[in-house]
Amino acid sequence: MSRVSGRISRVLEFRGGGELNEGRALPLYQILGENGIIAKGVKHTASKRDVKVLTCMMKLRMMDRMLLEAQRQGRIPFYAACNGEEGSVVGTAAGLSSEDEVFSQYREHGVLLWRGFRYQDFMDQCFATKDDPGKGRQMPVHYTSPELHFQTVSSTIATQIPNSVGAAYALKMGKASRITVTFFGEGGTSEGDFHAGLNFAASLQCPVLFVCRNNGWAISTPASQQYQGDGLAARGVSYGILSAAVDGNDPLAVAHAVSTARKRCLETQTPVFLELVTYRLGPHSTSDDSILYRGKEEVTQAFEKEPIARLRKFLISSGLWSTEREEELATAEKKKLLDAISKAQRKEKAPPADVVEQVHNRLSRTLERQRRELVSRLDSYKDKYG
Ligand SMILES: Cc1ncc(C[n+]2csc(CCOP(=O)(O)OP(=O)(O)O)c2C)c(N)n1
Repeated sequence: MSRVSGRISRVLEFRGGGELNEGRALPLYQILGENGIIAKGVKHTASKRDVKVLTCMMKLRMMDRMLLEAQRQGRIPFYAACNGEEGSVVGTAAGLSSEDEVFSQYREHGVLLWRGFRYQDFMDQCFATKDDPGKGRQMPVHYTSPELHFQTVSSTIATQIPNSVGAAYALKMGKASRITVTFFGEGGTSEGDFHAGLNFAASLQCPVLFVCRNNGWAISTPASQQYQGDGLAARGVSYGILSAAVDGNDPLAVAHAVSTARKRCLETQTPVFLELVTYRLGPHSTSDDSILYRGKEEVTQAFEKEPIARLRKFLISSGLWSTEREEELATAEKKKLLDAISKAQRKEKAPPADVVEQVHNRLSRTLERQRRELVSRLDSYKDKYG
């Protein structure tokens, strides 16, 4: 398996892929080039699944745009979009089994969309309605879906990493034929939880797939100030974990790398680490203005590599996609999205009395008293709180 000389031999290789070196220690695996043309020496025939990946990415971008607008109009308090990273997120979803347990950071709602979360489910969470399974207690984009094997999002960076390793160990003990998958940004790799998680996974041999979305920025901190060395995939190698770097703007390469990595995780009951090299085209969230900390030129250059245009071009040239189909999709999805938003806006909000519901097995007397106080205060100031 070794491509790197000396003692480093934990580089995961993929069959039939193009490789970009770009001065990296670990080459970047690619199937679809930036120009929408299959890389030299690679065989790939366009399929229905590729069309599903494209349409899912398009829907995700439409939904993100609408929810960003909803935030700007003051209808929801916060939003974080996946803009530019759709290839990494939807590509990963396409390479997994739908029962693999996902521990996400907060920018991976494309996995939910791929697995069948409805627009209404997204809106109920973002608008904190009575139908939000999280009971309206978290900021928008902090989704949860036990049915779709998507663990509750926590804003605290990297805490999902050790959790996913523990869950993978439990799956191994239970001889389950599924893995856990944990997403994080390159910023998350500076947290202690990242190192603890990788070390536990390697030494306890846990079937967990680490997916690092290296999108170049952790809010206003560029990747160049986040780490030095041979890239993040090399960190997986240094922990004794089979690792690879993948062009995260190439959804076909991501899907293939993920399904290969998943197979390895399951067959060998060991972890695998994938670094997906991509770019965050928009701001970190609605709480920052990225124009203030990075140049326009950098964003314009990154836009040339973005995943949707790339796959779209390939599928049009393969005869599996057309501008007519695209217009139909845009019209139909826009209508569904607007319906879901307007329904969510009309729905009752999640009841404040549920603030500590299902958090503890049994409520302490103090919490019970505080809950009563909250309800009575809201009642006394109905005119203010509605
Ligand atoms: C433990 C912790 N520290 C800091 C923050 C504030 N914070 C929120 S997002 C973020 C940047 C994370 O960047 P990255 O992991 O690269 O993911 P990205 O947002 O780029 O997808 C920071 C520092 C936090 N939520 N949790």
